[in-house]
Amino acid sequence: MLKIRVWAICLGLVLCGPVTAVQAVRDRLELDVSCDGCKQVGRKGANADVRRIVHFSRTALLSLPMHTIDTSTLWTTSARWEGPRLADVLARAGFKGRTLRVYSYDGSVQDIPIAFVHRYEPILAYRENGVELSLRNFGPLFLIFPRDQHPDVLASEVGSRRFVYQIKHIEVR
Ligand SMILES: Nc1nc2c(c(=O)[nH]1)N[C@H]1C(S)=C(S)[C@@H](COP(=O)(O)O)O[C@H]1N2
Ligand SMILES: [Mo]
Repeated sequence: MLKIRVWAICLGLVLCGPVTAVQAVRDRLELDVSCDGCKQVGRKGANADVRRIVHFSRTALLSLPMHTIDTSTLWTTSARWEGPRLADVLARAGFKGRTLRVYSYDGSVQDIPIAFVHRYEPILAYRENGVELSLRNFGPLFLIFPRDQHPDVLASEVGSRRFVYQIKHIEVR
């Protein structure tokens, strides 16, 4: 009887474990973009509907134009990364500022000048070689720059710092 129960539990883990894990990661493909003391473009005036946080759902992220960057990173050999341009996400949020403060699920906080984003056009990658990024594999969003195309800047210490992974929230300042 005990044996049967143990087998039933094992079977349950095999059948349900991966599904639950995949579901948890799917539910995390989302992003908050907020604004700290910055201006929201095109929303001036007394009746301006100033939103301080814009939430991007999974559907919203997947419906932005998808871009591809083929590059290695500090952690991986050459791969194809796919996702929306960070600049497009910022434009959609409508916040204007000078610096981004990027918060990750691992508690890391990195500041990136917006001029750097416009210069190197990174994407918020949600896929590597066609596979959606899991939290374990740098997901749900990994800021990818064209490192192989500009190794002088992007493979340096300062550049490497800006490859922020496990992103959950971006604050415009
Ligand atoms: N989410 C997250 N992204 C991150 C970091 C981090 O700690 N957490 N470290 C940054 C820094 S400082 C560098 S140099 C590179 C490599 O960091 P790591 O290998 O120590 O994580 O990733 C960058 N991206
Ligand atoms: Mo670093």
